[in-house]
Amino acid sequence: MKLRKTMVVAALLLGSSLTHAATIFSDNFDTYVPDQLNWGPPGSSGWTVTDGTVDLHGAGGTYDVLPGNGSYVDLDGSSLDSGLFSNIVNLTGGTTYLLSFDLGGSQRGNRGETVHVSFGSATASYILNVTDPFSTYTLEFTPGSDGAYSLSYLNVGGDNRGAFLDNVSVSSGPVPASSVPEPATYAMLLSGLGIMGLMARRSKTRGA
Ligand SMILES: [Ca+2]
Ligand SMILES: [Ca+2]
Ligand SMILES: [Ca+2]
Repeated sequence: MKLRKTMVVAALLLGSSLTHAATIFSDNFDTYVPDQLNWGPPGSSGWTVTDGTVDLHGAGGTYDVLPGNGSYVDLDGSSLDSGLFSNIVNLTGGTTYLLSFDLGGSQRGNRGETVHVSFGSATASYILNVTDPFSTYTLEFTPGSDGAYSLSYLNVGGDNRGAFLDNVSVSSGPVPASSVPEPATYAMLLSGLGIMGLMARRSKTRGA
């Protein structure tokens, strides 16, 4: 009876670990105080800005142009030279990861923005109209080996009005349906556990 319960729990655990995504990194920028022109992110955040600048705007600040989103990043700072905004995550080889993030238009002037995004060796470019609200985008990457991989954002051009970035996260999975074990696999696992239980019982009998 106890063994059967253990087997059911094991099967449930196996199922949930394969089908549920796990978040390994996330930042909604809400812990940072807005109105920071040419923002220098704290070292603990992992974010770095190179080859230019970004700004931090948002709730409570002078330039809360996309209200209701706490703080968020203006990918073109205040130095007429948009910076490369990047972070680093440790990934496991052979696992598929999903980079998720929100991008919105600059809400200023009359020009659209282009943002180049990279995640490991995956890259994509996004074109945003001036008045576009925040929308969620995703980029998938499967590293070939364990290691530290970068994710980065670069707004094209430098006129101090950039696209806005918020809610960056990296999660493992979701696992494609084809790699979720078939019922037959569960049956094999259960019979394997059953054999183990039988062996344990046998050795106990032998011991006695
Ligand atoms: Ca935010
Ligand atoms: Ca700016
Ligand atoms: Ca611009």
